[in-house]
Amino acid sequence: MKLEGLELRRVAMPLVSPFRTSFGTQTAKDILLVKAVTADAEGWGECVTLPTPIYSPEYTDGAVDVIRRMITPELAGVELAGAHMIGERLEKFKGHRMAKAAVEMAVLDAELRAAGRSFARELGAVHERVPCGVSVGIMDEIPQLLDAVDEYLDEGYVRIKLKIEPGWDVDVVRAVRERIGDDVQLQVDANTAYTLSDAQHLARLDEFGLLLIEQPLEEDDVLGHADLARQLSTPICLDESITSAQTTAAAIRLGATSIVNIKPGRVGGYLEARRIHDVSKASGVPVWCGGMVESGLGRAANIALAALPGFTLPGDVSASDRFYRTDLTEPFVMKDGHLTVPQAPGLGVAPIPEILDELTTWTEWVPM
Ligand code: SMG
Ligand code: MG
Repeated sequence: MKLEGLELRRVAMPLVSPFRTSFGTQTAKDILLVKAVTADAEGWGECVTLPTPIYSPEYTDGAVDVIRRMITPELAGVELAGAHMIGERLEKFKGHRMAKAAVEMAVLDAELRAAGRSFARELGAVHERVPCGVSVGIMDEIPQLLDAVDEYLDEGYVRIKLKIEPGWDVDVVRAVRERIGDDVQLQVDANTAYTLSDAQHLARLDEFGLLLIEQPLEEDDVLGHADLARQLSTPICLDESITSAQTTAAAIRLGATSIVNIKPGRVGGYLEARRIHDVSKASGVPVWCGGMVESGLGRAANIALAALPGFTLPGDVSASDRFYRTDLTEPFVMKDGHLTVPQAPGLGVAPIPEILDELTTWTEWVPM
């Protein structure tokens, strides 16, 4: 397989409602797409960077730069046996996992489309549908949040995740738990908003029967999470700290995480995501698929990944209309709280040309 070039493209997608986390509020998504062009097929990748480095050190202009000036030249003229060769080839460049992931995803999609094989088949999916969780942002008032949670449950979501931060935590979780009852799966995500000195405060969440608390402390503070884990009965689940199979193995061994959020972009791609699944599964650690407010392209691949056997908890895998009135692809529609795993070659979905054109704000062809 020989790449002819990569088409970079940015699309502007308005969100149906603002999405607020402890690090900021998003009202629209500026998504960087990568189209890999080979003689036999084209494939799509979605980069999960944000415009600024507030979730991770990467950001979208940086991803464009590293793809254009480092990644593309490194892959130019190379006879690739498949997308699985890309990770090693790009190892000399430190970090930039989201950028690398987008390129690998695009090439993998092209490869699989040409071979007539789906992401699900390639990654080792064992389920035909996956349960849907929903991530609910921070709001101004608790009643507004309760209405939103009610609506998501009415739609069929099987698990609720609440974004928390200091000042929006114990009372909020208590109110939601009272409203939804003990049987609905509930978890929280702090996006690094606390420090170890908040341990006693966070222990007040223990009485609400949460599935997990996601990334309470900063990204590098793996030991802090291990210390915190000894002070809470709520299981700790790392998100931002998990960057590779290696960091996953270390975090598990240290007792810093007893559940793992796998986000393919954050870890350098779907192939490393599968390795994290394998490492976790071998250690008896459940995993679930995180989300980065992807369009239908990233969503399709996430659904395939979430169908692997170790994904035993519902992910942030929601229907297209959770975030977008108009998706780039045929929308993913939830049925009985589940989404169907795409089985057609590659991602099994592609951008709808008219919608793609309408939402595109910029393109650049980067030849190999
Ligand atoms: O795609 O459903 C989704 C979003 C899930 O809450 C979500 N993601 O830290 O887990 C996380 C956040 C990061 C969102 S940044 C855009
Ligand atoms: Mg998170």
